[in-house]
Amino acid sequence: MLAHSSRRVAGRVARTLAAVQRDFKSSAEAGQAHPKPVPLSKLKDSFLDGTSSTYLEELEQRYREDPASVDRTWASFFKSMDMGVSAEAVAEAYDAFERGENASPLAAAAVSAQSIQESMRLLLLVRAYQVMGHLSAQLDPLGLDQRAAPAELDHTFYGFSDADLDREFFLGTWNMEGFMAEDRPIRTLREILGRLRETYCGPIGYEYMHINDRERCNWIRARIETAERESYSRQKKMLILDRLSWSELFESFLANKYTAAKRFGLEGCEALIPGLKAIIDSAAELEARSVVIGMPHRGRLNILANVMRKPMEQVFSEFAGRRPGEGGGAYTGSGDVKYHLGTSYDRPTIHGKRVHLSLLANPSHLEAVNTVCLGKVRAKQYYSADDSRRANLPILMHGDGAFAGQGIVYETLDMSALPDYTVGGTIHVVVNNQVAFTTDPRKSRSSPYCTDVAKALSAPVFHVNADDAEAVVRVCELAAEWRQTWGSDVVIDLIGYRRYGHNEIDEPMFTQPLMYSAIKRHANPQQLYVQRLLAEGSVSKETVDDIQSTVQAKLAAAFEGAKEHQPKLSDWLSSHWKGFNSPIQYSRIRNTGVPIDLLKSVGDVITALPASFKPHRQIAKVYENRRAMVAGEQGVDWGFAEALAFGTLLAEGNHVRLSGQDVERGTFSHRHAVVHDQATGDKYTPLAHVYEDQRAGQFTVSNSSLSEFGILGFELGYSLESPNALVLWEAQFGDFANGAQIIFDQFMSSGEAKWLRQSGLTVLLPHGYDGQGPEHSSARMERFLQMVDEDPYQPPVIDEKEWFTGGHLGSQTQRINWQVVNCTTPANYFHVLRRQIHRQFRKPLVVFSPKNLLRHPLARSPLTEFDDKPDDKYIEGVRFKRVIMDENATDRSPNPEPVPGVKRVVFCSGKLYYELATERARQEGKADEVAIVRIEQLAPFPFDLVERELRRYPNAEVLWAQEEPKNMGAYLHVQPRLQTCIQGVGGTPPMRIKYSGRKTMASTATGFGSVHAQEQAELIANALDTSF
Ligand SMILES: Cc1ncc(C[n+]2csc(CCOP(=O)(O)OP(=O)(O)O)c2C)c(N)n1
Ligand SMILES: [Mg+2]
Repeated sequence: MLAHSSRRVAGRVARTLAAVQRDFKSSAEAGQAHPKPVPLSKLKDSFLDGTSSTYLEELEQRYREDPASVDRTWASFFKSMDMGVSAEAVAEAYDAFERGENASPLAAAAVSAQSIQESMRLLLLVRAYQVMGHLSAQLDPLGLDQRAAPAELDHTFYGFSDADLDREFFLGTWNMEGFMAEDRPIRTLREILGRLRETYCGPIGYEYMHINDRERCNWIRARIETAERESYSRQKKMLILDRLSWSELFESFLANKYTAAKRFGLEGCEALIPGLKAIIDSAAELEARSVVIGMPHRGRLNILANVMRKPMEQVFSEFAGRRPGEGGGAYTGSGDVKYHLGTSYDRPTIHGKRVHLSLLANPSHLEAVNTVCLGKVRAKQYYSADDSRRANLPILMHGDGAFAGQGIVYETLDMSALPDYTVGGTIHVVVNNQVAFTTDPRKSRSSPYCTDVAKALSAPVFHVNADDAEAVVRVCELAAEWRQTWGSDVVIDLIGYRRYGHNEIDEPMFTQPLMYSAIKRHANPQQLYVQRLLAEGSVSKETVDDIQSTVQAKLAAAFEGAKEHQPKLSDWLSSHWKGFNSPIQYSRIRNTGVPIDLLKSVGDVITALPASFKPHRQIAKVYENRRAMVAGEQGVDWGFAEALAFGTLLAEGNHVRLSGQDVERGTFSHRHAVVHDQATGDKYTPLAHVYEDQRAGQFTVSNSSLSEFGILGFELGYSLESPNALVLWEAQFGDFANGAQIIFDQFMSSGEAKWLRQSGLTVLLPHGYDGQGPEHSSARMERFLQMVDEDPYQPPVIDEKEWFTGGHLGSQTQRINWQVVNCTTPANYFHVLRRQIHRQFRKPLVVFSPKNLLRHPLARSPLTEFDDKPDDKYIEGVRFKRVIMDENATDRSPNPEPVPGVKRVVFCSGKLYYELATERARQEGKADEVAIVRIEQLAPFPFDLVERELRRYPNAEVLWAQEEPKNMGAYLHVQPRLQTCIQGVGGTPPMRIKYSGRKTMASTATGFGSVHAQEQAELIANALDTSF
């Protein structure tokens, strides 16, 4: 080329380029803090300054030998000339650049043979593939999903004709990776289209152009828009084949052996198994040490056996319906169906790393396990000081119907980047069999893909044809690398089909005849992969047969082994839980009072604000009052009692985490756990500084997203990880807690019985009738009580011999499914929180928390009720009071001095007590005839203490007073228990316990303030009126 161009032109071009490249280089590298070393091929300035045409000739020679060996600008220069551009034209272009008429010499040289118009249209074409190539991708293994290819993907749309296919084009622009990177070789339109189609319209559909971050998009482009198609080694292909074979043969083995059993098989999406293993292997290479998996029914047994390595014997034995622990006298709970159970396993990876895998148990409720899984991962990150969040990662699996349909999916995604909830990214895998039970996608979502919700959160979505095992592995590896690099969510949409019905007993032809006719004709993914490998010549028929027979033999051996298999009681306490007791191992009751010195020193530090800090005037006052409480000058109020409970638990080395809507301040402005500097906006959290070097996050208080279901699930998951944490969730008003009903029903109240996992999760549900209408009065106490698994007619037996080792009423709490309290004093609230930690087992706690007691002058406790000095010989120490006696009673002995004059004993709970007591005080002599006893702990029911009170008032009738309607509140819970207690002290229980409260209602409360006031006055008057 240079042979027929003049040296003059070459010299000019060289000079021009030199100048340009200096400028270009400096602008490209501007802002880079650390200049990178420049490879030899890029060292050009010195020669260019020298205008050495000899050198230019040498350069050309080098280019001819290897185009990559010269700087890319030179490469395109030579290429331009090769394309028939005359040296003069190139020189002209550079002159124009020098005069400032062209934006770039590079572009000038490269595009001079094609119009700028063409170049721009070509860029649009590439962009179209990036944005919508997935619409033309081959994603449906059955080929039933016929989508019209968008016109934008056709070169003719941009004015190119087939005649242009073999013309060469230069594509390139700054700050781009992949096809549009400026150092890409010049290619023909045919080649460009070929790579675009291969990349974007093959078995993988990439959706990432919705991500508003150039770097992240470039990251993906750099990995998928490779100059040449990438391929796996033979060894890797064998690994994929082996894993796929296990997946396929496991299902067909079960199908043959247990023809009538439900297993929710994976057939049609078997590539999930090699895919999941690829995620785990790749993540382990990138620092992951623990993976927590949350998943639904589909393919669960396959994952348990092939990924979690649950012994196949055990899997088969569970199919035979055998119960673990039979005859062993151990706690077995209610158990659960086999496809809900969890497990964990330390898995060696193919690269020699070890990863701890946990699969969470879950209920049938689809997607409900999502945030539980994330909460557990977040807790693992806290306990293992995994600040980068790369060591612990969650994988959530979903069905196509559930992912699109269940709102919790959005709640989960919405939490993904919140500072106190992020887990550094979740890998989502949708096992998309294109049907949900009997419902077609057309009827189950309004969006083209079931994964579209994830695009709202800028997560990349990789759709992949489940028949192409290599493509599945490829996206799984990419997803793992994404998560470990960017710390954010990524979604894999594994598109397959479901070979059988929803479960194996269902007939799918009833509802999906065409789909199932196609499925019957369709080879399974393992057969397809074998065909492909054989055709490529990368595997021999013998090897394939070998793999098949080895797997078959192992499955058959396990099946035989299962007949002898003795199911063991699963190891129900995980690592952090050593030393904790099962519900049938007696535990001691411990005191929860705190030595006064510790109490005061904690009180001092948590009421101190930094000297320079400028809190709001009213907050300064709150803290001043708290200091007076520490000094004993004022009774401790609710908010400070809670702070003292948290502070003392922290001082003892526990972790405290409180989350919920607006909890930092507190919905009712009573907590002020985070104080805001009014001048700088800085925040200060006194409880984060209880002692020197307190670990960041040891006290976490965090306003949550506006979600109940998602956040409660998260905290539940968090509480499962370690017992040494008080984990609390507070509802804005208890009324809103039913948004999280699935977590209450399926996890919190029944999780221990089903899955043998304990949780000490504490929920605070503001409750109380103060005229705020039907949605701000009731936390629906009746529902929480109805789910208590205590027999109202069977009071626990006290084993006096075993008193000090737990043979007392403490074991009543161990055996119950959850505790329900409605405290009336700050001190009692303090003790019930501390009791959650100071015991040898964990039990969920539901606290009906007050609103107007937060500032009520009578709802104050002296500091002495918090310390560790018992004030009575009948108690071992200072503890939570399950019952609070009438204010005039002092005798705590089991058989107190009778008070014969009392004609009625009013049992009540919660803030109504203060209204009753105030009214009673107003009525002269009333206290002599009416006693008021508070039941602070509604479940487990304090049978023993209620009986004591009945013995104290031998001539009194029993009345239950509540402010809730009769069909709500605690009435129907306490009625049979009070009857049992009356019988227990030798009385004759009435048919109905007398009741003073609101009448039955559909709505929880009246919306009219005046009606509320009248109802309240009436129920108080009736409770105290012995003629009522
Ligand atoms: C919250 C909830 N609602 C309804 C059901 C009943 N149900 C069980 S499986 C299923 C269909 C699930 O479809 P998809 O998510 O596509 O999963 P697939 O079974 O196809 O793998 C339904 C509706 C459920 N388990 N959970
Ligand atoms: Mg489905």
